[in-house]
Amino acid sequence: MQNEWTRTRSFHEYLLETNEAGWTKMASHPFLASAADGSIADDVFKTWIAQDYLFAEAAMPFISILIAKAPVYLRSTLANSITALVQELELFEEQATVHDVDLTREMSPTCHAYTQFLMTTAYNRPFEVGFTVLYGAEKAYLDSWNYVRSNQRVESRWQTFINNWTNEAFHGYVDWLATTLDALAANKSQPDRDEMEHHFLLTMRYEYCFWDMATTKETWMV
Ligand code: MP5
Repeated sequence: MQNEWTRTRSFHEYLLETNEAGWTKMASHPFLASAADGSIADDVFKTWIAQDYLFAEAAMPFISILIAKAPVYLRSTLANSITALVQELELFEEQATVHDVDLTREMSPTCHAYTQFLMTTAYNRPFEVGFTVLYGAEKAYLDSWNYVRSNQRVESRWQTFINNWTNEAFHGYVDWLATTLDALAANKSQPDRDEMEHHFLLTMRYEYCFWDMATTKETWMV
């Protein structure tokens, strides 16, 4: 890697600054811009709901594998994120009923690839690398939905989702992930940090693809 993290700034700041252009593009994707100004098509938003429901379901085994590899002092907070996911799935189910969304769809190619990436990283790579992916995915949702919230002028019909990732508790969780990531990275070798950095980049790219997948209503072609 050309850029190396130095102890003058925290590791999570280094990741965000190194990838600033891509990160801004991801967290202001046209999906988000149109969700903010209210012009987003219903079927586009509903595609996202159905696919993100499947993503959230897959996040449970991902975090469970992380817990199995985690140092003891991180287990309880990670276990709480499983409880949060159970509540989030209920929120999706309620909203699907309100907005008449079919949640029985198959994973899109992007959702499938992204969740496979979560699983293979958690199973096959060191804990810190999987944790970097978790931080990247949660930070992506915090920044993306905050972008929507700060640009919306009127209440959205999708407000429940906007509020879900912009509330104080979620901010606090992502702050905890960032601080924990910094502490983990500080104890690793440079090659290990390079792997963490590469997985952060991949996570950012998948997050961009996820917004794009909903916007284009991506399907399997055969
Ligand atoms: C999250 C999500 C945030 N729901 N979907 C994608 C594609 N990326 C990140 O995770 P969580 O567990 O819903 O906060």
